[in-house]
Amino acid sequence: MSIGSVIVGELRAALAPHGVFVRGIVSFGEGEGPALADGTPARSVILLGNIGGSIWQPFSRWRQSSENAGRNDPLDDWSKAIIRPVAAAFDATAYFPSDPLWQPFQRWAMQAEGLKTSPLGILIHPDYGLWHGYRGALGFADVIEDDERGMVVAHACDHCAEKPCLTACPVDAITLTGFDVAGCRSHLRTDAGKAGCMTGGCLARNACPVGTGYRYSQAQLAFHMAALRS
Ligand code: B12
Repeated sequence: MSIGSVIVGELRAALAPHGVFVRGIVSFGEGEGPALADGTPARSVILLGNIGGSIWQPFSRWRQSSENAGRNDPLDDWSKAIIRPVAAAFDATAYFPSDPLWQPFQRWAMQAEGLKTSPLGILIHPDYGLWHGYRGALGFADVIEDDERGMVVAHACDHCAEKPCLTACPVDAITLTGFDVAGCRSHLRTDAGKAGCMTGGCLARNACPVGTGYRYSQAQLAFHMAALRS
């Protein structure tokens, strides 16, 4: 068994109670990886994330405690609270998707898993569809071998003739040329937006026929929409 398999196995065990999965490993050439805490470039990054609603119960329990109620960015804070100790235990550097400077999580996921972008800008997975995300990543000074590397080859959107994601948005904020963030946010403040997308989730994301079994719960969808609108 390689050192990489051992690290991945231990990481899986440490993060499983939180609903966080090892999503893939990216290896970099000399000097090409993101900076580690000591300033030297990483040779490998292990991506950590949710699959479907896997994090929702652990996160919700954490959020219910009085010391965590009322936080401005509770999901980011929770991600840091669970991933930082793991990073320290593995002598790794933790990166988080919302921290400036934004690390290229989607580019890493494309390299690690072979995922491609959907018309929404979110990477689509053949099983999980649009219902997955990244909660953090761990940078290592050494190359970590990925013995179980499972690269996605097919791109689900190539086989989707109707592309309902491109017609479901009530204000046409989703087009092949980009995401009209201002148009989306304006709609989310209207009565129709409050009753529709804000309650049941982005209609374009919901319209995707791939991975519907992994769709987030209504509570999680509403949480993410509130974050998108603010
Ligand atoms: C800025 C940002 C946004 C901005 C986008 C502004 C814009 N018009 O580009 C806003 C706030 C609007 C946004 C919205 C959402 N986002 Co966002 N966002 C990011 C963030 C922090 C940085 C993206 C970036 O620019 N990176 C910089 C470059 C250097 O990284 P890169 O990987 O090389 O570049 C890729 C992206 O720029 C991507 N891209 C290009 N255009 C767009 C447009 C959108 C809307 C998105 C999401 C991506 C995207 O393509 C590039 C090549 O791969 C990332 C986290 C991260 N650090 O990557 C999350 C991230 C991309 N977002 C994510 C998600 C899930 C969303 C939302 C669904 C969240 C929500 N609350 O509903 C919505 C999507 C809305 C929709 N269309 O359905 C996920 C995507 C996961 C996945 N499966 O791919 C990420 C990775 C965060 C995470 N924790 O997992 N987002």
